Amino acid sequence: MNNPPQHPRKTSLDLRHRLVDGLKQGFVAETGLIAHGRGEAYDYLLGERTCVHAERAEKAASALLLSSEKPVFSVNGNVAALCPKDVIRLSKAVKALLEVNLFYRTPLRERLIARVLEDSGAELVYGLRKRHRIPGLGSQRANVDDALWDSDTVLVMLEDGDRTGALKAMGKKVIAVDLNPLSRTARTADITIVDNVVRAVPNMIVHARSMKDMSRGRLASIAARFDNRKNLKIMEGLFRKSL
Ligand code: PTJ
Repeated sequence: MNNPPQHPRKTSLDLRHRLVDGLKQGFVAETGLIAHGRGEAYDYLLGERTCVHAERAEKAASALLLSSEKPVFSVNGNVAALCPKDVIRLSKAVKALLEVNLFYRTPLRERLIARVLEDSGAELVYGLRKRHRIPGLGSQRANVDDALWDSDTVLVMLEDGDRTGALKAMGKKVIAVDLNPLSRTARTADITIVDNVVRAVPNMIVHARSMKDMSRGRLASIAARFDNRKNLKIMEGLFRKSL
């Protein structure tokens, strides 16, 4: 669906329609639209812009991904609808693997999302064979393929609930993209990017490209200097101020 170019909320409307198209094609979960609405409300309060604190988290996250041995991106229906090409570009910039991992898991949705990623330039997509189970996690998200299982750092975008804690209990580093600074995911991750995924991922590509020649040690120290708790407090303050 084409929204009029002069409409003041065109970008926002276009994003909604990407999700509706994904729903019609069968790969976005129905509740994915509700999750997006919640994200929109937070984004509105942020002025639909990347603030300097989110930018700082994006830089630290890119440094962590570049310094990791086996980074992986966990991709769900909303992310596949919103920014598949940028996700692939970022995965190439930081040499990360891609795995489809769904809360509302069906084999058909998994295949459709893998196809969206392949059509967007992915060479290899994991997640169609679930060979392992994350301990201590009840949801379908516990079933994972080799990429997530073997990874040392996981990028989760628009995640629900408690998987971040379970991944950390396995010794992995977790980077979250979540517009809600109060969510369990945001509070448990090592680095939380409170920004819309459609801006966060392109920003991370720019950071990753600019840091690609740095040593692993330097990248690791940029990531380690990032204080997630402090950053989340600041983000929370921004929301309060905006209200
Ligand atoms: O595709 P599936 O089956 O894995 O299902 C995906 C959804 C998103 C439905 C599932 O993970 C879910 O229910 O998520 P939640 O619990 O609603 O959490 C989504 C979080 O992402 C919320 O905190 C939202 O504020 C946030 N969010 C929504 N849209 C965006 C966002 N964060 C960043 N960018 C967005 N565009």
